[in-house]
Amino acid sequence: MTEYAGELMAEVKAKNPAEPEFHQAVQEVVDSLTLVLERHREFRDHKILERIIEPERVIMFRVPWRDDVGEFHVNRGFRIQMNSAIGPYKGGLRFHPSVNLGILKFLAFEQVFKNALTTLPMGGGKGGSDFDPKGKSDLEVMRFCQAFMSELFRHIGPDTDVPAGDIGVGAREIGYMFGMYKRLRNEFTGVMTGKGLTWGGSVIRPEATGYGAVYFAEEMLKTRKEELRGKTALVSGSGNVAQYTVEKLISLGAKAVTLSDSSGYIYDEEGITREKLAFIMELKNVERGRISEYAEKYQGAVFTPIDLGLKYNPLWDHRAECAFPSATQNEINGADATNLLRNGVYVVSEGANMPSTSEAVNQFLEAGILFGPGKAANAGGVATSGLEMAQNSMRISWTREEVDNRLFNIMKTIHEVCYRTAEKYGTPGNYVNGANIAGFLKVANAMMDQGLV
Ligand code: NDP
Ligand code: 2IT
Repeated sequence: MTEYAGELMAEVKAKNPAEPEFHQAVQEVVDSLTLVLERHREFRDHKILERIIEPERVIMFRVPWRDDVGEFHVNRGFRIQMNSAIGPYKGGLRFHPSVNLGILKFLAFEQVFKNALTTLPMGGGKGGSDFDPKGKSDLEVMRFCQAFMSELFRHIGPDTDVPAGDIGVGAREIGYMFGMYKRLRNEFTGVMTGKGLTWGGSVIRPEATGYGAVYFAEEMLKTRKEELRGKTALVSGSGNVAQYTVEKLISLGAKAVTLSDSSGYIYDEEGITREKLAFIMELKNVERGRISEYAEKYQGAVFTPIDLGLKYNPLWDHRAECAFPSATQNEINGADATNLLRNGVYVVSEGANMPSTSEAVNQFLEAGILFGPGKAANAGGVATSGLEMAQNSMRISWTREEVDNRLFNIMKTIHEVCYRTAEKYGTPGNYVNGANIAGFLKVANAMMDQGLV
């Protein structure tokens, strides 16, 4: 079996060179599947894993646009249609200068398993561009989004592929892209999620990923008869996921003491209150400012600028019980994991996708802490996107209470399935194995049913 895994990984690396994040994501799943592939010979015979690793379709395109002073720019657009065994491709769009094929393939790969865990009928996909929205005017962002959609619209549709937001893509960008799609197709459909509330969006979708990551942490704690109330949490990022993680932590009686952006992080020992969070939301979502301004406004808080010379991130070097990495991939390395464990952190719920390196994950698993991997812990966002799709199909909208209850129950179910699956395959408490195995089995069985396609 290890020979099979070794050969498979060697082929993945040879066929997809210079895609380290993709290799990392695949390696983790392959490691989790050892026992499954031993027990189910048919998956190996039918090359199910080999098929899951190969995207069904990759679309790459040119995105030319013009800025406010009349200069021309060319960015690269992508959509990875990874797997449609259990539903239309579903997953976010990321606009960030670091975006490349390998990063989007890792995200699309993770999305396949995550979406399977949500219990809803969604396949996996991801897309985006190396466009940097930072420092651009609203009109520039609009022109870029329109140019991006003027190609993407050919490849998506409410029953084919339903994009949503991710890093750098929020309500503003979804609006501009949806508007362009509607114009090009002359169709008002639920082709994207994360829409505005007056034009097909679902309540709770903006909150869903952060809320879900906190619900997942609470479920993990329940297995030890504990709760979040009274605990201190380190949160990274200050965008969509981080903001609603902090909001839910506050409402459950926990204290968030950090937030960050790509310039550095703030530490507020007294905790981020509702009032301070409102300031952050205005700062980040409306003024599009920097997190350092928090420390200028609130005297008790300290801002530490990013120091690329450091081999660890000081954000993860504060006393706390919980950590919610909610910025980006590989933001917790081995040294950070050591610091977290030394500082008393024993609950890690990943709001971001693959925020922990494999060294960090191994340390968490060896220490036996409550570690919720992204594909389980942050599935609340895409799950609520699934609920938005359901409401669009029925042409109705549910209340906040209805959607939040469904989100909560989905997160509870995901937790339970991961927990039970880990136990069944001989690694109790290992949510990484639980999530990978449960997600894989659902997709693999659907692929077996549908034949060699
Ligand atoms: P946002 O764009 O709203 O916020 C991203 C935050 O992370 C910003 O504070 C940003 O800082 C910081 N950040 C991003 N990239 C980097 C980087 N390379 N280095 C340092 N800081 C960085 O994105 P989201 O909150 O939506 O997404 C955050 C994470 O959650 C991502 O991993 C995403 O894939 C994941 N996720 C998101 C879901 C959603 O529904 N939105 C669902 C599931 C997972 P700055 O502004 O300075 O760049
Ligand atoms: O990573 C993710 O799950 C997302 N960015 C959300 C995807 C979605 O379709 O809502």
